[in-house]
Amino acid sequence: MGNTKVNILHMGLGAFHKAHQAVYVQRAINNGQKLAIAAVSQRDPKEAASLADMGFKYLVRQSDGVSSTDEEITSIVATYFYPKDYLALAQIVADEDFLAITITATEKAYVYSDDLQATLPGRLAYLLHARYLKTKKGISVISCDNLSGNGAITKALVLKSAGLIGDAIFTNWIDKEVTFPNTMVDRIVPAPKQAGVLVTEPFMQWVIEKDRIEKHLGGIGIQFVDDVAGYELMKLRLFNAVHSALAYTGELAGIEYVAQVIKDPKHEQLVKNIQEQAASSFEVPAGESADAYSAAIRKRIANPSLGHRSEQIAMDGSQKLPHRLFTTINVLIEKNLPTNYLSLVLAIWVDYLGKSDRVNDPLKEKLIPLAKAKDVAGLFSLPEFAVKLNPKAFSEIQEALRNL
Ligand code: CS2
Repeated sequence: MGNTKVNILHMGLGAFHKAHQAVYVQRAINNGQKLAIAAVSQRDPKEAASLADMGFKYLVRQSDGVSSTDEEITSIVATYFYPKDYLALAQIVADEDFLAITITATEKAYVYSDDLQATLPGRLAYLLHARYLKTKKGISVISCDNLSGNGAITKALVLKSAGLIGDAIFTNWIDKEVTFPNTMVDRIVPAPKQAGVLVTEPFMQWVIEKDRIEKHLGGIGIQFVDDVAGYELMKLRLFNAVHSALAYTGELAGIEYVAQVIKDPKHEQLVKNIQEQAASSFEVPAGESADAYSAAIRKRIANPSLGHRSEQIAMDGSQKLPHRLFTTINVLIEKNLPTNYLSLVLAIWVDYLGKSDRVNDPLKEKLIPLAKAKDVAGLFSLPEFAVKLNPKAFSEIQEALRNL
């Protein structure tokens, strides 16, 4: 471990964090900032142990399909497992000089429970309470998950969870002194195939709503902007939505990698149609073009060196698709604009749910029988979805499913 005291806590130690936020923090350190991350695994204690075994050092290999460059990353200086290490983590967050908690915990982590230690928002409330008891200095809590309005969603859930502690002044302190900037993160980081080496693309982007953390993470390529919404919607609707479409198409056709799926001209055309339709659902940020962005996404997905499995992206559809497609369809229906290609993606998902023997989804017990019965209305009316799909879309999905 270096000399710098831990001042950033990351919840969700996985490949994405190691090849994204940890790389930015590394660049800030190389630029003279005194920063050090403690990264927390909440799923598997082995994740925490394996980075420790490698001496908190690993390589990020950026490959564009032709050549590659390696970057050594040492910004993570300690790893923990939650819940086992919660006392040590509380101590870290309570430190006077502590700066920020960053999060990559996937869509399904954003839920509320009466048991404070059972969910991510409850754990955040617990850690913030430890800080509040020690110092009233505010910090930043930065969600980096693919949800639009991720900061606002996190704040609402943390405030609700903090209510369980039963101290209104503490809850008010969170509301006033802890910032929850919305963010957009982007980099394709497939599950690693070799210990200690993460293969990724050269591209990486992090857009954060203006926040006090800029003092420590400014000047290294992170965009600090007034409003992240346009960036979030552009990424979720023009990138993640087509990623999901390609993943289910690949799973149904037995094509292992999405880079291979998009090479088929008929799949590439479907991607273009989805992007064109989705682009009418939001306002592109100033200085960006939906066409240029969409083309760049198609090229990035087709990067042959990534080895990004269809199976990996197909996971957790019930958690991802509301943010990637349901809201887009709802907006387009309101505007009286066509939604057929987006409905087609949902039909492909239903087809996959009914046919695949490797569905990996927290709602699979409910989804699979409805998908097998081709009960579109029943499936899309499940109350568990984070966003309610406009029922006007049901008949179009049903028809697309019939015509597949
Ligand atoms: C992918 C994302 O697995 C998935 O659902 O769509 O992880 C995607 O690779 C990233 O959001 C890219 O920034």
